[in-house]
Amino acid sequence: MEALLKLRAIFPENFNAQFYIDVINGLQSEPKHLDAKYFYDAEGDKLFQQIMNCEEYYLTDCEMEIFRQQTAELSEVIMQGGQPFDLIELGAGDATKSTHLLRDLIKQEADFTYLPIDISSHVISTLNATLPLSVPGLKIKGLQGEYFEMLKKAADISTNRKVVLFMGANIGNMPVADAEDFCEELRRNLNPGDMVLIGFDLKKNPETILAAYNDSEGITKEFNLNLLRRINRELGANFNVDTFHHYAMYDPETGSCKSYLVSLKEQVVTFPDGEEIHFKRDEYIWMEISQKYSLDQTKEFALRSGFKPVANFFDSKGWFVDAVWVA
Ligand code: AVJ
Repeated sequence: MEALLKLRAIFPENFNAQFYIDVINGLQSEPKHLDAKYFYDAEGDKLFQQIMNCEEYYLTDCEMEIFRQQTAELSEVIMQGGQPFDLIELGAGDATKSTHLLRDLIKQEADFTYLPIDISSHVISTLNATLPLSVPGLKIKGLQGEYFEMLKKAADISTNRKVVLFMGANIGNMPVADAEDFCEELRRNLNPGDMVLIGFDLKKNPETILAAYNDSEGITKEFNLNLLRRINRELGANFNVDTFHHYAMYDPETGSCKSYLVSLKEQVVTFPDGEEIHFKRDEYIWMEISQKYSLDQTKEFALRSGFKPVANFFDSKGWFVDAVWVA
């Protein structure tokens, strides 16, 4: 508490207390851990754009192909007999992929409102302003906030059938048990007949997966190091990023792809409130998980969380699936 007051005095403009608490707790854990959701500050957003454009990172291309080439089939599954519905997107970002679907739904004269949900108010205001121009005829109401809070809000706004999009393999950022809990909570927030579309990155050649998280240009490395830089920028720590090595690994048995930053020497990182974090030589910070699934596992997931799997959309390589489940 005292530390928070001190830090707030040092960083009056943009001090994010939750960020500080999560970082300190994570770095005091054994093993050390940082939450991947903090990758995405303005710098991190830019680096993630570069990752999506980089040769080895196949995920975005795969899902883009699905939304480009199977748009009509997606629309058909989603429309379900022509009743009005709400199309909710969790973590909408710039909505590039979903724009294909939105245009097609309007062409099919579907009666729907698009409700993108994002934690970033910048994302929501941009979508509210630009999407009606790039997708003429679109009814849009962006909701800024946490996923489940905003889902509840969406249920208050209208009783229409809900179709929830959770794309980009974002579910992969949760360990399997957490992802299962997430699906269960999603199910509890929906009514029978509501629908979800979830993007899963599938197990494939381990080299292909590892390369996507260990690209030759080192963008993923910078993406990871940027979180240490962000901690320096926003919390006044003194990480020397040159003394950390980026280590990515993929375990084909469990499907877990994990990223670590390994301290190359014994060192102490300090925060302006006097908090000290000790690193032994070769001690690591676990930065991120990007879980890969088998198709059977995604189906089990659906059933265990109370959904009925109704359709799977694959890219032409069969590397990625957008699974459609009904509550
Ligand atoms: C945005 C969570 C889907 O795990 O593939 C990309 C983030 N991390 N490269 C992923 C990420 C490193 C990405 N997700």
